[in-house]
Amino acid sequence: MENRLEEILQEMFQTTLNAASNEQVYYALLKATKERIQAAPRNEGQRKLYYISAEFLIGKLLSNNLINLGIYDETEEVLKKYGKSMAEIEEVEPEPSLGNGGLGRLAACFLDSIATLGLNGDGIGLNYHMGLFKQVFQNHKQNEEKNPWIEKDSWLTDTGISFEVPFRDFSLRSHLYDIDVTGYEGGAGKLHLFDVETVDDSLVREGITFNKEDISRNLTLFLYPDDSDKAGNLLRIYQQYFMVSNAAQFIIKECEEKGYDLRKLHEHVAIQINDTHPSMVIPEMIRLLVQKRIDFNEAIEIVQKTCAYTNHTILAEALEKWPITYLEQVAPQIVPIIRDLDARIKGRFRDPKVHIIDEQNRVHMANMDIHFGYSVNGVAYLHTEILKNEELKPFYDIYPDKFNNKTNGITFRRWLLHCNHELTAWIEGLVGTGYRKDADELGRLMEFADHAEALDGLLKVKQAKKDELAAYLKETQGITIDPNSVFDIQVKRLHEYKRQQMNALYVIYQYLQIKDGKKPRRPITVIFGAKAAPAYTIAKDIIHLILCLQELTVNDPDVAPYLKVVMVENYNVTLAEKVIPACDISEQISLASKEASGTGNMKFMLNGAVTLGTEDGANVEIHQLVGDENIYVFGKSSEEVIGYYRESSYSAVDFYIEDEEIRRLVDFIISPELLRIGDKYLLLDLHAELIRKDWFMTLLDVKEYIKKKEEVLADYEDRTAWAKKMLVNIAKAGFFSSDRTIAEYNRDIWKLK
Ligand code: 26V
Repeated sequence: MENRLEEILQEMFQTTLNAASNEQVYYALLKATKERIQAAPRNEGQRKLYYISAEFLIGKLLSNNLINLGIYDETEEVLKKYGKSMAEIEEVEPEPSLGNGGLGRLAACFLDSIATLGLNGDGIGLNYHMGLFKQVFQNHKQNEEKNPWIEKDSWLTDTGISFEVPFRDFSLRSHLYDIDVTGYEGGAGKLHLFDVETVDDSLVREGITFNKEDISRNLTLFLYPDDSDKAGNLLRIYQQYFMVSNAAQFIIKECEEKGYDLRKLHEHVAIQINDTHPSMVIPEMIRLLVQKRIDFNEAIEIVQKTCAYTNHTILAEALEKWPITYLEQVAPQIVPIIRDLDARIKGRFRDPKVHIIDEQNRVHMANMDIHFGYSVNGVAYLHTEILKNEELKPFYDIYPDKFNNKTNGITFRRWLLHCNHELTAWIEGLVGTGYRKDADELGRLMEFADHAEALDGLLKVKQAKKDELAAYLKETQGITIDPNSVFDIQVKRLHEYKRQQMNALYVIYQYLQIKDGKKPRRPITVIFGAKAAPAYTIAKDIIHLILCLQELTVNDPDVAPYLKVVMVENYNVTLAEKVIPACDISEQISLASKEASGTGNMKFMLNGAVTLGTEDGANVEIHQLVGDENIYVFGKSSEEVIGYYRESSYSAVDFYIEDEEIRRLVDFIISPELLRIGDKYLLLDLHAELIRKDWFMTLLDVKEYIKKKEEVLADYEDRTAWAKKMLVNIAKAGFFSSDRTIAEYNRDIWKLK
């Protein structure tokens, strides 16, 4: 590595390792690493997976690639020799924000595991120039700014591959960029990101606003452009069709180059449809096969045997339904195909719930996937059960064999080896490195569950990561936190069902306790991190409340020494890598039945945090694995919650009126203390929402939540007992390796060769 770096630095900047700046070293490392990846072995088997996804939240790539290539330590040594720090060089790399949350990060973890297992599979998506958005706080509110990340030298490689994508009124020529994906001591794969040359970054004006109608100049500017109006909806459809038409053309091109018979596409190709954003690949692939002179009926059969669908949410409002008139405006060529597919279904089934086009002429994308794909999977045990027995029951009744569960996982390379070197060393000191390839070997840590020295070492690791986070937040966001306090952390997308507002009510509770003279045993730091969708008003109101609480507590001398509230700005993968290792209490408090899986819960567990959560998503499986002693569970069960919805029997206002304690907490949102700091209308809005609607039943669980959190904080004081809980969580985390998840996808769905 050393020699190659010197050579590149000479070529690029006429400098040496000794004299180079961090920036120059970064670009030299980027080039050297890309060269190494080119040399990694690739699986060129007879059957290939194409994982199509609107999001790939890949995070920074340098350190991860070095780890996967097995040259991290060597590189770090070289840098050290020349007085350079890896941490500082990592800071130079921009983080691509090609994702929104769990679905996008899952796709990135999957690419790592596919390459690690040496499977023949690539990702396909779009090359958004500005990503999602950059979150900035101003006047205790979220503002959105563009987040450009593409530089002259980056992980993107121009492939020269290009396709024509036809829309109704014009066509656009695509341009394909690839990012190489490395697997741990294994193979390599690719992430294919399609773009259009005509996209114009200067179209973005104030914040993230731009002309939504100028498709050739805006198509790949942003992920999830605001869809609160018709132009925004059409733009999303343009993006989706552009993504899948390119994907389908690319897949056909690869098959033709290998000399495969397109009539046997399903023998050579598996397409995984990640949520419904890529669903139009079904009619598009049928269209292209027909163009290749394959009979229409046969094309449908081929595509049906090629496509598999993953559902990532049961929230009805997140299941896409596009008006057929919109599809006609964007890509009329696929509309007759969708109508034909719908007619076939209507001919077979009378239940309107399983029809593709509904009475209002909207196309239910998931319904098309289920009928015209060969597999449907949920992402955690409970989620799949709810799909089968509730949300998608009419489909399960028709196709019981299509349904299967694939509990999510995370890559341990990023979420342990890369982000927590101290914990990695502690684990390897006890059980060696075998777990890197076989995560279940973490289970051997159980032998040390009562080993005083090991437990003491674990507490020291946690303390070191808390110190590190405190220093990082001070330096990057000017926030001071006390590393000796308990770190109670909730980081995830902002959504009412995830119930950040319930955690905020806990903060209010604790604030009032302290004001009453009841101080906690140890100071508490409640950390939040979350972006709200720009048009999601209540989510933004919740951020506003949290930021107001942050200010209230920091300025109150009675409270500040005991309670600190911190909302980190622009929570992203890079911040997650710092925040998660430092966590004591992992908040996973969604309303039972609503969180499909969660993957943050797994990252926290792996890093020795203890979960405070509801029986929801993969929390259920975490609970089963660690046992009652090592997790704190509260709240109504998913059956009870589903019952409330079915009977429309939940009434927030009753809780508010009948329970004085609840009323005190909720009313504090519009107290003089908070109104002095915040925006009256936003706070009033949130207050009214909680009392009048509270669709995600915060008030139903809040009291039990507060009680449970008090129990957690009391238990935290027995440091040895707590360290044992941490150890058990780490030991049982092996199941949540994405290597296991991907092995299951391959065994049951893809069957790659
Ligand atoms: C939601 C939104 C809301 C903001 C605007 C744009 C937008 C686009 C798509 C969606 C659907 C989100 C689906 C999703 O991210 N599901 C998450 O998937 C994770 C991986 O399976 C899972 O762990 C989470 O529980 C689930 O919420």
